[in-house]
Amino acid sequence: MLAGLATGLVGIPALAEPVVEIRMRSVEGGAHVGFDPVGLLVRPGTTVRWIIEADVHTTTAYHPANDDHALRIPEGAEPWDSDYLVNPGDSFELKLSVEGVYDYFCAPHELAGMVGRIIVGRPTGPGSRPFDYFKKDSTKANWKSVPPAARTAFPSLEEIMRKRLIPWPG
Ligand SMILES: [Cu+2]
Repeated sequence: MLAGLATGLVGIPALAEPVVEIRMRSVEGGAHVGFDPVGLLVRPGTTVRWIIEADVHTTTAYHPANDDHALRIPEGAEPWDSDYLVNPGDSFELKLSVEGVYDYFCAPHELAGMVGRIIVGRPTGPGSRPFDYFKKDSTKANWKSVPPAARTAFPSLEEIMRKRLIPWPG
């Protein structure tokens, strides 16, 4: 109770499953693509498994190591990039240990707004900052902005803390 109040966001306990699955979806012949659920709250140490349902997708961290994308995962966390997953049922797993917000995207569909957000424990770190937080830092001039369709596709931190799991709206 007190810990929840201290963060300013009073959430209900994070999902306790050791492995949580996120489906990579495509409906209406690829007209709509997304990660389902699009928002998740998990405990530190949870393994996340992304699974292809249809189409070709990646799960790729917002991190400068990934084609100069802006840093939107915790400072101490390792960036990831699944590369292309092409066959239904193909999957990519990652254990998330460092607390904070993890924003990620699908490389071929980022411009279409295929992004996801995972909060591990608490809603802190670079992923909790405004999308343009780095703009005044000249050492980060090469970082790419999060495209408009992606910005509007992220569930808010408050909604994820409140609901724990946000289904993809489709
Ligand atoms: Cu995709």
